[in-house]
Amino acid sequence: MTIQWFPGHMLETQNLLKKAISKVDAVLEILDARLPEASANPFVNKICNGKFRLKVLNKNDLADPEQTKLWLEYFKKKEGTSAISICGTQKVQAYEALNYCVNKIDRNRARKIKVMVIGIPNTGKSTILNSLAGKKIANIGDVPAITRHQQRTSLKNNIDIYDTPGILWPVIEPEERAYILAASGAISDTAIDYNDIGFFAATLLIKRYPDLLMQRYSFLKMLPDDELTLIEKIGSARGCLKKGGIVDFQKASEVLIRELRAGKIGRISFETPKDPEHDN
Ligand SMILES: Nc1nc2c(ncn2[C@@H]2O[C@H](COP(=O)(O)OP(=O)(O)OP(=O)(O)O)[C@@H](O)[C@H]2O)c(=O)[nH]1
Ligand SMILES: [Mg+2]
Repeated sequence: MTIQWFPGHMLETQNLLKKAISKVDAVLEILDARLPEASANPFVNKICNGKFRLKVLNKNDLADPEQTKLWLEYFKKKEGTSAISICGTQKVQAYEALNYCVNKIDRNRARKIKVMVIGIPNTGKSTILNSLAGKKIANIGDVPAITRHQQRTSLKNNIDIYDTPGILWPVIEPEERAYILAASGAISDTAIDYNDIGFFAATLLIKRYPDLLMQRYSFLKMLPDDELTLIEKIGSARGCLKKGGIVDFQKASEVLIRELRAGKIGRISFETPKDPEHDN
């Protein structure tokens, strides 16, 4: 299944970023710590050429800490790449990311420093802005595409920060990347089929996080052999039933995805770094 979700405001934002990027001193690229590669928009690579950019693996409180550690090591080995992991709801951690960036800029104190926050939808860009400002400046929400326009905010220390709308790209390929993005909550519900995403997530959980799965769904007497059985058991236990008592797989998948996104199953990462030796 090809997932396509590229509403008009994303194209507008893409065009705006192309022009605005030359006027900023540095970029905070907000990634999702659970999917640091899938959540990196290739367009950001194109426009940030020569500009200092910090990869911020946000939502680290939801990600598998072992995997986050591996990702940070992975990025450290990549030339010209700086990365940090944070929980963006925490002011201190949001400032760690901003200060990292600011310290890399040749600073003339009389001039304002401009830092732009970029990323795909729902990675926590506006949350980080609010944490930095110490108050609610931008609307946030647990669905993608909350921010629709660029917003400039002046912080202390002569720093201006630009929050921008999350952007994806017209056709998301390969399929696995689209599924990872959808499972994380970066793609609108209107563009995905919960059955597909639920089955994808169930496969991943059985393979990589069997213990967390068994703890969360204590009605499972043993680890299900396959994703179909897992979804079916969740559906029966949670009352996701159609007429005649048949399990409603769509509803059961929604339950699984909702709980996965909210961190109720535990700290889960969707991606493991590849061996950089084999990277191209
Ligand atoms: N657990 C956790 N949740 C977070 C964190 N940062 C943001 N969130 C939540 O993630 C959701 C999305 O946050 P936003 O700040 O609206 O994300 P955004 O990147 O601005 O999204 P768009 O404007 O749609 O591009 C909200 O429900 C936030 O509360 C974090 O570090 N940890
Ligand atoms: Mg936002």
